[in-house]
Order: sequence, then C-alpha cells, then structure tokens
Amino acid sequence: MKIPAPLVLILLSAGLLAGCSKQTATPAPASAPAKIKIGFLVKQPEEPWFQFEWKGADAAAKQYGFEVVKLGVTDGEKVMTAIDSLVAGGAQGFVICTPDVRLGPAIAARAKLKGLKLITVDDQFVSADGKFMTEVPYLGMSASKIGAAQGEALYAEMQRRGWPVAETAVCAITFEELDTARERTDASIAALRAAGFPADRIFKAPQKTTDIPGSLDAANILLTQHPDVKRWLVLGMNDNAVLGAIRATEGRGFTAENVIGIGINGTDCIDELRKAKPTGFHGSMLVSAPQEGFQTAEMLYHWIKDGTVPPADTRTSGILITRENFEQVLRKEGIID
Ligand code: FCA
Repeated sequence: MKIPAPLVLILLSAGLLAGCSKQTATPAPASAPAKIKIGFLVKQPEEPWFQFEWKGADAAAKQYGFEVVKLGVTDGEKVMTAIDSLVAGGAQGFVICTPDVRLGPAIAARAKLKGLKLITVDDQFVSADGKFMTEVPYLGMSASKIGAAQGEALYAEMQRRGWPVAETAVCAITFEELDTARERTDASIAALRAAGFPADRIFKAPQKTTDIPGSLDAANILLTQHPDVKRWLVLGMNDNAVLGAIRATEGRGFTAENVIGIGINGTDCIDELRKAKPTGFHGSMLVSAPQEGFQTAEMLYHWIKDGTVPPADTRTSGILITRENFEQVLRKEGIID
C-alpha cells in the first residue's frame, strides 16, 4: 500500500513507522554500553561565537567518543522543545546559553524532572529573586576583568594617537538586562574613568537586541544627540555591539581616523579585521570560544560518565587582538586555519 506523503510525516512523528525501520536494522548486543549523548543549546546560532563553541564541543566529543546534538534555541518555547527532544533521543545532559537568563528556574526544573544533567555557559541563570543560580554549574568569561581591559585598551590607543579629550567622547553600547553584558560595559566605563576620561563625555546607548541592527540603531540615536563630537571611542559587550556602532559612525562620515572601537569575543570580527582598508573597529578582547565549548562539553561528559560534579563557577580570560596580531593569535587558538 502506498502511504500518502503527509500521512508518512504524521506517522513518523508519532513514532508509528519506527517499528518498520527497526526490523531491518541489526539489533545492538545487549551488553554494548550506550554512547553518551549531550545537547549543546545556544541562544544565537547565527553568531560566530556560538558556532566556535560548537566546534569546541565537537572536538571534545571526538576526543572522548561521545555525541553532541547542537541546537539553536532562540526563545523559551524552543528551549523546552529542545529539552524534550533530547530526552526522546536518549541524551543524558546538556550545556546551554539561554535566550533569557530569567528562564533559568524553569529550565533547571525541566532538566531535573527529565533526569538531565545541566551546565550553563556564557549567560548565568538568574532566579526569581534576581540572584545568580549558583546551584547550576556555570562557565563564562571574567566579565569585569575583560571589560576593564577593553576600557584600558581604548584609552591607551586614544593616547597613542594624541587625541584631545575635549573633542572625544565614548559611545558605550549597553545591554544592562543581561548581567554578563552589564558587568563588561560597567567595568569598561570604570576603567576609562579611572584612567582620567571625563565621566560627562561617556554616553550610554542601550541596544534593544544583541545583534548588529540593535547596536546600529542605538548608536544612531546617540550620534544624532551629539553632532559636535569629532572623535569617538566605542565599547560594547561583544563584537557585534561595537560593529553596529562602527557602521553607524560610518553612516555619518567617520572613518578609522576618528573612531576607535574595541569589541569582545574576537570571533565575530574576523571579516572586519581582514578588510583591506582599516575601519573604526580597532580590535577585540579575544576569549576562546572553542575552549569554552570544549571545556563545558568535557565537564558534562565526566559528570555523566564518572559522576564528577563540575565546579560551580569557572571563568575564562581574554587578550587583545588587533589588525597587527589577529591572524597569528586566532590561528594559535584554532579559530582560523
Ligand atoms: C554573551 C554574548 C555572546 C558572548 C558570550 C560570551 O552570551 O551574547 O556574544 O559574548 O556572552
């Protein structure tokens, strides 16, 4: 009997045809140990940062012989569906960078209910009372230290160029609802102030979305409000935050001559740094995304396999990359070939 195509789909999703395919497959010997399977869920799968984390998780899977299911989870509903599909697929745990840190309690409860081990990466879960959920193991960048290094590097580059402070201002692209983002930009601003940059020439531009269009819009509003500023220093929580602002300054005729932008991540600015002509994007604080992906996947694997509970809080550090050294540093980190 020929089954109409839509029905095949319905039957497949209901698992009704599964029996047919099983008949032809060779049954696994009862004694074969089940291969460990983990999920790696990220909030913005289109961002190179997360693709490099996946690459690191894949490397750990290859080294230890486990399986990684990589899923983009752009909202809460997708997270819950992903957890259910991991359970159905026989996974024993997952690593997640959640689309919203306030989903933390719901995600942790679902994981517990389904018997899945859980590690958070980059964006730490927040409980209903606004406190970090330290009971869920977390690995992420040392946000304040890396933010401070960004601010110090901006100030040093401004001084190297001999820019008069009176003609310069800071465009700080912010996303304060996310703790790791706020810690980075707060520390960056604090470092600029500590170095001597006047507080009244540091302007915040809140981004509504954490992508290039979001920061471009935020910077455009700020630039309209300050038409008198001749030189800009640009900071933000990641490369895309700074890139959007750089595009906004270019829209108003600014160039690499009068804009210094420094991002964070180092993974999302590779094409920018490779441009034949320098832009206002001066450099980035590189944090190793492949390493973060590798380490979280590795910790989860050991937790599942041997019961080794991961540390509650692991932090990674960053280094400055610019047009001068990025090829060399990124090659060493395994980010480019
Ligand atoms: C957050 C940001 C990412 C990356 C990560 C370490 O999740 O959205 O771009 O900086 O922290």
